[in-house]
Amino acid sequence: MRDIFDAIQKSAIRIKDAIDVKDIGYSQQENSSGETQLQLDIQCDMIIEEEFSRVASVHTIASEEKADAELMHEDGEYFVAYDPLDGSSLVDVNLSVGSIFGIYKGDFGSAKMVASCYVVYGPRVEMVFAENKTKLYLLQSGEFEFVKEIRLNEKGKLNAPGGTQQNWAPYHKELVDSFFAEGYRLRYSGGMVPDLHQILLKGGGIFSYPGTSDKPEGKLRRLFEVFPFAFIYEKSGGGAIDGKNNLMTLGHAHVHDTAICFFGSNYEIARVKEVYAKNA
Ligand code: P6P
Repeated sequence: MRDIFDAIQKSAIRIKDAIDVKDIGYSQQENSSGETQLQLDIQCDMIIEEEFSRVASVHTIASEEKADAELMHEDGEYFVAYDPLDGSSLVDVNLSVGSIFGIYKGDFGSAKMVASCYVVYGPRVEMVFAENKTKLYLLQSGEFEFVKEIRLNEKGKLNAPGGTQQNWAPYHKELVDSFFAEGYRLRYSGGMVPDLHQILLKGGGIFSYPGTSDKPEGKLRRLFEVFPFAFIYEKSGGGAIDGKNNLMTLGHAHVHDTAICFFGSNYEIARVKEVYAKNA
């Protein structure tokens, strides 16, 4: 695992440089989710693939920017799914973006996840890595320095409601509005990594990306977005559900499968369960 952690650190430093200098024009290509790829998306995907190609313990990789999983080393034991630059379109308005990594042992799948990691490229570059505990690191002078362990409060103050509101189910809108009626503050940038990082570091709250009329199965991808953050939120003392079930009990049929997802402190997750049990 140390060699994977080191490869992620090397990737993060190279990606930060690419963000600072790389032309962020659009390519002529689309990814498997039908999203037009930025040159930067492709560049960051290549950086991570190159770093993992040097790690013998990595058997297979899967990426948001690749149609299918790719074999790295026959004798490797880890399967790594990653989103190389989540929210990349936010770079051209100078908002924070991130890389997300799900580390699985023996095969991909929620039951096989052994560690999870994300990197936030913002005013500072920070990394969160979870195995048994959730640990925060800060990039300083070319090294990621350990800062602290992260724990969520039982109840928070932040509400990050994703998805197009006109396409929400009425009961989902009532749920979101009920948190605001309790005084929760809106914190949503459209970047999954900074939005979930903020809730983690500011003590808690709720992030939601529901099923909508245009995306009934949600938008966020199970292997390299949903499971990694579900793992981290659970290891931080919070919860992660699809409205009814723990996200870490869900299977997947394809590398790019999505899921309806809620990540948050225990009080907020319980409220989601209550509403979805009655309506969904
Ligand atoms: P919406 C970015 O495109 C992304 O994949 C996540 O980073 C983010 O949480 C979500 O989509 C935002 O989607 O539909 O709310 O704009």
